[in-house]
Amino acid sequence: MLDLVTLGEALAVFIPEAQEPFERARTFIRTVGGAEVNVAAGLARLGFRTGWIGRVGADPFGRAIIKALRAEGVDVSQVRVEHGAPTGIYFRESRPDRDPSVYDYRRGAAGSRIGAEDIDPSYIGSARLLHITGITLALSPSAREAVVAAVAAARERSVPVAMDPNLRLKLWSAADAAANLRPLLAHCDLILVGLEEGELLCGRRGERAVAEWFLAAGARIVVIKLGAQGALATDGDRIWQAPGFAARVVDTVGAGDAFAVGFYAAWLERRSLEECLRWGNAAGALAVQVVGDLDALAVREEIESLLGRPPIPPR
Ligand code: KDG
Repeated sequence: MLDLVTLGEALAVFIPEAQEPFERARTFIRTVGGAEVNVAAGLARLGFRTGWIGRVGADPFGRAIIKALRAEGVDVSQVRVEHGAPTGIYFRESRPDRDPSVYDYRRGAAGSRIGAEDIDPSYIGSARLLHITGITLALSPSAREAVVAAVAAARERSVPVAMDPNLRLKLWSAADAAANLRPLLAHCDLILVGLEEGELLCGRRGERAVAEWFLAAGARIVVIKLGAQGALATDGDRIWQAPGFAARVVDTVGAGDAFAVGFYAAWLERRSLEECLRWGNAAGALAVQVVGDLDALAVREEIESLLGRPPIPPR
């Protein structure tokens, strides 16, 4: 029995050690990233049983990813080693003030070769929650089929589905993303979307318009992440809100995944939606204070201690 299962691409990540521009950087921190594995590892760190479905190359980076996930306690029994395609890699800056420059080398990589044949419906059925992201949909036609197969398996077995659109404009346009996400929304119990990406996806401005777009397409609960301002959730009738926590930001990458970790942790513990938002906000605030993707995810004691402190008063 798993608490959460997810699928997607894991990447080897390289970050300039001295937080300097790529042209000058000579030494890099090598770590592991990928939105879906970040969530699986983050929840495992909090004591939940998680599993990741994906493919890595038959190379040192693929081995390092499997080793790192295993060390975090993520079940990797459904991971395939792909001969003939490398593990994807990406280089990124670490920026406190804005989204960092990213150079990825992932097109055609092993992760994008995942397909419907990688999805064992009984494995999906053994979980309490399926987490999917728009990144996997953008990787390749076969990756899209894998997501569709996973969602179908979840629906057949009454496993709730949660989606983070995770719009990546390096992979596709907002219009393509919206067109591909939309048919899946009717199967989603939870959507976790950043306000800015939500506005790009639906072509409208403001929390209300973004929520309405997702709800009209059939999503049951829409959670909108407002960065330092916290987050809100709505089912179309009610609205739940929670303010954010003060944070000394050093690296914004992975904040959304951390929010998902905190939110899901509380949700799996059957806490109220307001508590889920608070847990998401706390985990997000902790992640931006540490450099790294997967490495930046907090442990339970840190989250609980931040939850005991007052949030930022609403503006
Ligand atoms: O959410 C963090 C991810 O963006 C990062 O780990 C890499 O999956 C990744 C992506 O495609 O950007």
